[in-house]
Amino acid sequence: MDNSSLLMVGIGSLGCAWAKRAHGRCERNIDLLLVDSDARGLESSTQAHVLQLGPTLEPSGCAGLPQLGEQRMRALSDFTSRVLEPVELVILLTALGGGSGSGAAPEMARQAKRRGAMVISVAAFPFEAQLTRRAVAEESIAALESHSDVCVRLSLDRLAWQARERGVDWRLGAAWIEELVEGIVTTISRIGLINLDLMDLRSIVSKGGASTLLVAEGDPEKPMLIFKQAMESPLYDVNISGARGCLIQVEGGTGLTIHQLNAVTDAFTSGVHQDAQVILGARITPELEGKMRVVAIVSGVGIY
Ligand SMILES: Nc1nc2c(ncn2[C@@H]2O[C@H](COP(=O)(O)OP(=O)(O)OP(=O)(O)O)[C@@H](O)[C@H]2O)c(=O)[nH]1
Ligand SMILES: [Mg+2]
Repeated sequence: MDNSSLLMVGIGSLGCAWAKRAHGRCERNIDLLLVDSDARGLESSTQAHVLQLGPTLEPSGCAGLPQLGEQRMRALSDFTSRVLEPVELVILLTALGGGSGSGAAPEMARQAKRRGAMVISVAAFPFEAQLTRRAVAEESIAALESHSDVCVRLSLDRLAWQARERGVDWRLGAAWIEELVEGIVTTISRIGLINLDLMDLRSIVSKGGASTLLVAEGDPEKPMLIFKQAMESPLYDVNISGARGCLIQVEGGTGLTIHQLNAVTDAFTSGVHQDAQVILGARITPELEGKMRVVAIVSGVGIY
């Protein structure tokens, strides 16, 4: 698959920070676009398209005003049209509650969909204590979801908790966001033992209802533990028992066996509806010796 047909977009201060880190893990497979109204968001050590939201760059960004972010994004549609020209899939990263991400992300997703791209959004919700920001986020997520094929909701509280466990900075995504994105990008951009491509992804996400991503890595001999870890990620609480579609990509070292593959896919599919359509892919990655990584896209989930 051509590099330029996949585009990762970071929007707003945290969204840009996460996109830059995630891009560092898979830059050969995906292009990067940074969108922000603050100079720090747009500085990048790797090659990136950059898009300045608004006439000047200010540390205060869009000052917590989503209407401003949206309006500024709308005004840039000529530029985004050019960048989006070859793009088939957009992976959009943002944290909601401020002005840039909450305003510009739904508008960016809308523009991408209008140009025929698929959109996977990963959007973080403000901390539970940030009530005003959460109200802004609620409004934004509804718009973002309506313009996304898959919209993964993250919880900043859970992300921060995971970051503490790992001794890393939550502002940089707790190392978890880059794993999530690397998983989905490698899943989509490389051909595995069983061929998976965008058409499979489309058939899964077109099943309707909310969709989400599950990602986990672990010991191939402990498939239930891998599943449990996937369900305990910094995602919002999701209920997959009614899910009608599930695309599972398993990666393992050269010792990966059919038995291990079956065991881990059984663990994941036992959680979804019995009539769900399941598409399975598997790939050998020498760096994963003794480990197994699972990325699942599940459609028709309940969010509570
Ligand atoms: N507690 C805390 N939360 C933060 C901090 N930075 C970001 N957040 C959270 O992350 C969300 C998004 O923040 P940003 O990415 O900085 O927002 P933005 O999209 O750049 O928006 P503007 O800067 O207003 O244009 C906020 O709503 C907060 O919930 C921080 O330093 N402390
Ligand atoms: Mg900002």
